[in-house]
Amino acid sequence: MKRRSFINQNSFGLAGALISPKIFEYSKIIDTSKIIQNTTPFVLSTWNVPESTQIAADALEKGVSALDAAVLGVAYEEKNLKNNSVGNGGAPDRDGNVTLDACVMDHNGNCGAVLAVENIMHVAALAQDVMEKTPHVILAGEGAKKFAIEQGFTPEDLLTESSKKAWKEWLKKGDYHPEINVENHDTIGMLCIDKQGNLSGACTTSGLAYKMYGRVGDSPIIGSGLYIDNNVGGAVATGLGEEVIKTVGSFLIVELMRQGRSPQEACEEAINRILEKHEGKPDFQVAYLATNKKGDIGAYSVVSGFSYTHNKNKINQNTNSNSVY
Ligand code: SD4
Repeated sequence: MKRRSFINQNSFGLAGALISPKIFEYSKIIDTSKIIQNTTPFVLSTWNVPESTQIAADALEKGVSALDAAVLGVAYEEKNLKNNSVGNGGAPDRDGNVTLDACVMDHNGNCGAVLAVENIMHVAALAQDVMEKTPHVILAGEGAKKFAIEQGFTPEDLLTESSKKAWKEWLKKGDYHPEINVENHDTIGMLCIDKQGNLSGACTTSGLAYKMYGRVGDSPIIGSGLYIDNNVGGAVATGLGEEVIKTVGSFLIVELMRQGRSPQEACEEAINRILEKHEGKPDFQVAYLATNKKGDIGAYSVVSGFSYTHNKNKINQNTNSNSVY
């Protein structure tokens, strides 16, 4: 079946109505005759994002690859104006620019990332393009935007009236403190296992609200915001990126799982690595979410408030993570 006719026939219901047709261009289907192992698809995402996980799960059910499903799933939140930490409607930096970061990683260890991109909503799809269509892993800023436009992404203003209003309010205080708490972060890190049993992931964010212009966090950094090893498992991060980068959190979790730790033990150890450097209760949030290839889940955060959504066997479930404080 030709890709276009597959897309038309299946049209992914809700997703079709809400995200740019460009995304569909990237959704290749698996030749089902080649599926040797028919694993039950599995979707795991940071935060309470039932629509995103359902879109990814529906795509996986139809035979879409784990990578394409993750990019498609996170695209819903990139378009969702209610999510002020991702894509369109994301909080701007302190100068009023919305700058987005994203990365993807597949089951073969291929990865792509875009950093500090302006005016392009679907940055996870763009990161996938960097991975698949360039000889590079990372494109940043103007170069990433230029590449996006060459690939047919439409540049648009991503600063919504409500984000602008909140930013203007923040300006009145004028004291810059990179605060990250339950209310102001919703970075979407999604891990998917497809019918072939392959694990891939995507991570997308507008980063820290009111950051300095040009600041990049952990989310697009392979090993920090996301890491996948198809033999072991995968991990994603949300929260104060500076702390995640300093401990290369997602890579650390996958390596701990390789050494025999459960996803839960690995997430707890990664949070402890951060806390070892701080006296008492820190004034920031970091949360990790991980799975191994069996589909065991681990989640842990510095302070309470982090939750994750899991979709398996057509059931979406949102669960609160345990935390240190
Ligand atoms: C960052 N980790 O840029 C991101 C922020 C985040 O929801 O998770 N926001 O540091």
